[in-house]
Amino acid sequence: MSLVKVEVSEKMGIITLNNTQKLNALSAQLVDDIIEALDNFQKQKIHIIILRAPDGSKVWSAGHDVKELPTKMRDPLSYYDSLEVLLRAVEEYPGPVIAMVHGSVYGGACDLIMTCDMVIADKTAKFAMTPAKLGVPYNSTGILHFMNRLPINIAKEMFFTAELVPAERALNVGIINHLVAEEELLSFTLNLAATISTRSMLSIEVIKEQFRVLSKAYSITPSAFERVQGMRRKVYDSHDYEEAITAFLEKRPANFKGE
Ligand code: YXS
Repeated sequence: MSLVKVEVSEKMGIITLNNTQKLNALSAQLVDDIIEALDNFQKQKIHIIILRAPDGSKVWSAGHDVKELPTKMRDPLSYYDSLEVLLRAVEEYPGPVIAMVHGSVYGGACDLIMTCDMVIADKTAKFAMTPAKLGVPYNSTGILHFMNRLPINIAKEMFFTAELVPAERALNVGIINHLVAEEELLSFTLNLAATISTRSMLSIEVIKEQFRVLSKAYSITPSAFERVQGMRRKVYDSHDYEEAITAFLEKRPANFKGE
């Protein structure tokens, strides 16, 4: 049973995250279903994708499934982690992937919408970047998604506070492209997609790929890479990371010691 609903409307593929009882937490299963939907749409030569949650969702997605995070001694966001595989699938999709957001978005799901090509939201949308709450060192490709879209001070505030950014401020700082009335969210998003669909998808595909390649065009020395990996390992091997995961599961605030 798929955890997503898929439909085609006017040559656009709509993927609805449909595991609401789990607040659309990005479990490996949900991620597999999203990727399968993307693969099927690509085979059908559907060029424009809308990624959404069901009408009226209080939570668009609660982020990475915490219950699937390694408890310690393993990188929680390694290259083949399901969240990372999903983010690359969205970036590499040969056409625009538009996030349509009603409700709150957390952690890895916030990275997901920052990886989508555009974000259309209504006033219920809120965005929180939560690694510092979960004791997670995050990873460089994820941080780059935020650096490419937001002023670095805004990106740092999101990562350091892990607080929800409400829709109005999300529009002002550039997390979302358009803030629209709840009742117009779907029609506005479909109209935007319809406008795009009248353009050359061949041109758009190669322009999107150039944005992807250029936005990642950073060189980093092997020693800098290894130093960062060593620092990240200290975090996911730490008491704080283990404490944060345990505290989440025990529904209590984490007691960080900085070690
Ligand atoms: O008690 P049960 O078993 O029913 O489960 C509860 C929650 O444990 C569960 N749940 C989750 N399970 C796995 N992964 C999650 N991310 C997650 N979030 C929630 O869903 C059941 C209902 O949750 P509850 O009772 O808290 O619902 P609520 O309506 O009171 O509150 C909704 C939220 C979303 C405000 C609250 O659940 C929440 O704050 N969730 C955590 C959001 C979050 O911090 N996500 C980041 C996950 S870690 C991640 O994405 C990256 C690794 S990172 O952190 O690095 O960005």
